[in-house]
Amino acid sequence: MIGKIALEEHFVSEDAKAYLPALGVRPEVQKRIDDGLVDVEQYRLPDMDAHGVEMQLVSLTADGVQIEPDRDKAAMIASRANDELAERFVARHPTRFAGFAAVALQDPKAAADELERAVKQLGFVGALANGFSNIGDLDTGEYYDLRKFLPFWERVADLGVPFYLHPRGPLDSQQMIYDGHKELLGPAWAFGVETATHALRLITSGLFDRFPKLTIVIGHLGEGLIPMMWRFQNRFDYASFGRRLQKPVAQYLKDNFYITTSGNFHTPTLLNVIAEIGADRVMFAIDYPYERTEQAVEWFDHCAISEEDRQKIGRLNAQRLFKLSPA
Ligand code: GRE
Ligand code: ZN
Repeated sequence: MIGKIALEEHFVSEDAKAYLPALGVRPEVQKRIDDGLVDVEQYRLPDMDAHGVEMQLVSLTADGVQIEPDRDKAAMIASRANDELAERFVARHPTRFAGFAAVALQDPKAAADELERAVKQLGFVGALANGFSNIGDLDTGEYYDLRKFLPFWERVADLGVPFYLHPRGPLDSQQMIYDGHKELLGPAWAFGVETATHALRLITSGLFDRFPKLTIVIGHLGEGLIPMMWRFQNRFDYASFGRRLQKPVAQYLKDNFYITTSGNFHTPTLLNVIAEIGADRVMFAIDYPYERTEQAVEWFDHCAISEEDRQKIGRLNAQRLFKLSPA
């Protein structure tokens, strides 16, 4: 289909090159990723043109500002990354790119202020964080269900913009389950475990009872959450611990979450996600440059869903959610 809008597409700012995780991929793949993260006009736009991608919603790649333990440095790198994204992508090609703000949640109030600046002054359409933020040192992190983050969430809700919860890997000191199995770290597996659990922490903290209009976006066809929802609810109902929520857990996924196809181009999983949360809450994403646009598009353009759902997932849902004007 033409006119696709892709939701989880990355760049790296000058400062954030220091925060790229080692991927252990083949050299030719690493080169494609390194070039793709920096470039706009040479590879990215022609690649979009060749595959019917009208717009990318662009974000600072992992680990980004999240891994910087110094809160003031993290805040500075976030605002510089946002300025760079605004200048190099959005200002030069306003019909092709929109920005997600990098937010240094090491300081929730400063992150809220930066998000507001990015939305109101730079025209950005939401926030994206690469998982938990380090606090103070490389061995300490905080997830965003903690009470100290409520002022940030309040601002997100007031601004009415979505928050993309993107993966990162676990702290070096908390990887026992991966000992001797580097192949399970990173995007292959550990990213999804981190992100799915983080999303559940947000739900069971009662965040969405407090802010019912808050919208979270997660990628990779739901990070493995969707097939486990029935079991989670069943055992959650038996448990003597945990806060009582106003709704079943899966209902928050339907009311407060959108799920994208980034890096998970598999039709049975897509059909499962559509069956559980509905085609109105699924959106197309590639995960450029980590994934190949060609592969994502060959799959998406021909996968066995209705043409109506393809239009919704490929374009219309994103257009509505992010208030993108039709080109
Ligand atoms: C991704 O978004 O898929 C990704 C990163 C960082 C490293 C590897 C990776 O953001 O796949
Ligand atoms: Zn990604």
